[in-house]
Amino acid sequence: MKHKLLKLEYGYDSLEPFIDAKTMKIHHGKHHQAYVDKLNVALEGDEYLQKKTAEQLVKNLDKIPEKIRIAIRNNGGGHVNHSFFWKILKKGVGFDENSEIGKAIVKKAGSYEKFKEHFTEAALTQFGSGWAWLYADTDGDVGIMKTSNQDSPMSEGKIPLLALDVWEHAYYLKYQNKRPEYVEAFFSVINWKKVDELYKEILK
Ligand code: MN3
Repeated sequence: MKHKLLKLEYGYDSLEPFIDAKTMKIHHGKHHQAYVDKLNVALEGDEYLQKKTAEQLVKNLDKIPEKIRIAIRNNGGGHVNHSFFWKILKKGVGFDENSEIGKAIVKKAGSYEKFKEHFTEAALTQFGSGWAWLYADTDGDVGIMKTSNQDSPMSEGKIPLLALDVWEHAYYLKYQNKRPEYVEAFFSVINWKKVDELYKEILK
C-alpha cells in the first residue's frame, strides 16, 4: 500500500486572509506531497511496514528498523501531522465554552484567554521548525506541548486535538519573519467543532 496525499476538503483560498491561498497550495501540494513521497521511498521493500497506516508507524517508532527509523520519524511524522493540521482548520467557527473541549480547556487553563496565551507561548518558543499542540491523554486530561521538526505527540502516547505548524514554510510567504502575527491569525481559523468531535471520541 502506497501512502497518498488526500485532497483538502476545502479550497486553498478558504482560510484567507488569515492563511493565504498561495501558502496553502504550496504547503499542501509541495511540502506535504514531499513527505508522502519520501515516506513511500523509505518503506520500499518492506512489505510488513507498508501495510501499516502512517499513524501506526508514528505511534511505534521504537519498532521501526533503525536504518529507516529517522526517515519514518521525519516523513511519516510529516504526513501524519499535516493530514491532521488540514482537518482542524476552518474559518468562522468560534470557541464554545459549553462544548466538551471548551469545558476541559477552561477547567485546565482557567479561561480561553489563558489557554490562548499558553498555546501562543508554546508556538513562539519552539526554536526553529516544529509544531505547537493541544493534546489529550487517554484519560481525557488535556495539555499543551511543542515538538521539534515533524515529531508527533502520538509517539509519546498522546492524542492530538489541535496543531499549529510553525515551520517557516507554513507562514513565510505572507508573514515573513513575523511568527507572532501568524500565530495570532491561527486562532481565527480553528475548527473548534472538529476539535470537540475528536475530544468526544476520546471520552467515549
Ligand atoms: Mn508544514
